[in-house]
Amino acid sequence: MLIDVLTLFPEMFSGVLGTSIIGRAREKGILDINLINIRDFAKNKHKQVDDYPYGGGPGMVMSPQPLFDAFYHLLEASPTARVIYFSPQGKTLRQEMAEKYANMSHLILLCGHYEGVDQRVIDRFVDEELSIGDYVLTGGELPSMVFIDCISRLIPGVLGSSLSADDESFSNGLLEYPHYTRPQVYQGLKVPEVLLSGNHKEIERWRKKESLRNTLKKRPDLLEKANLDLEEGRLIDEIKNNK
Ligand code: 4GS
Repeated sequence: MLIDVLTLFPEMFSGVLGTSIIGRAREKGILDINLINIRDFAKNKHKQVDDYPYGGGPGMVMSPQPLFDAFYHLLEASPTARVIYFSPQGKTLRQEMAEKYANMSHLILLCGHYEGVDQRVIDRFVDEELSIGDYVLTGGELPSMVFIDCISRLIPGVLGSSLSADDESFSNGLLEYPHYTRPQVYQGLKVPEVLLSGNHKEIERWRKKESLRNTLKKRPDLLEKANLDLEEGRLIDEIKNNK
């Protein structure tokens, strides 16, 4: 997958996208992330990329010229790339949407800063607006990084095991079960017995039940949407009758 990121602050990305799982995916060549500084496309002599808003008011707006030229440059090479703009006006990113993006071969992410970008850029080039949640940030850079992180782990070969992506919270519409590692007893605190039993069927049942328990307690709204099967329904009853 190729992801072009259009930003005024490419240096914000190096830590997040150069480290750990994403860094390794880029080294392996599974993921190609191309950071493009919008300022490089500014034609005026001070390389200014923003200006005062027409109609007055606070803040600055990112000017059309550098962005139009950046898009002409990128889309000439790949006219079918999908262009995503991050803003609170977009559809909120959810796990079930991530799979769709993980299957796309070329994405262009536009990061607005300040008040945002001139609307003509959005009207002309943006295929889709996405939000990462109902709050206001200073720029689209963090949303871009959140988006890249979220979809990258779904690309085959990015996570160690092809199964690792499946067990996490939300991937089955439920929250995760609790995890434990060595030692068996730490400061008097024990690991649940069943996990040491070697009984894989029992372990699976326990995990499913704890996953349901977590969801019921912390995000009951998710349970309403989840299509529980017969066994899950029974486990919920057990939890409610505190067994
Ligand atoms: C978000 C968000 C955001 C809005 C960018 C104000 C600078 C800022 N983008 N999800 N202008 N939440 N963007 O707050 O995507």
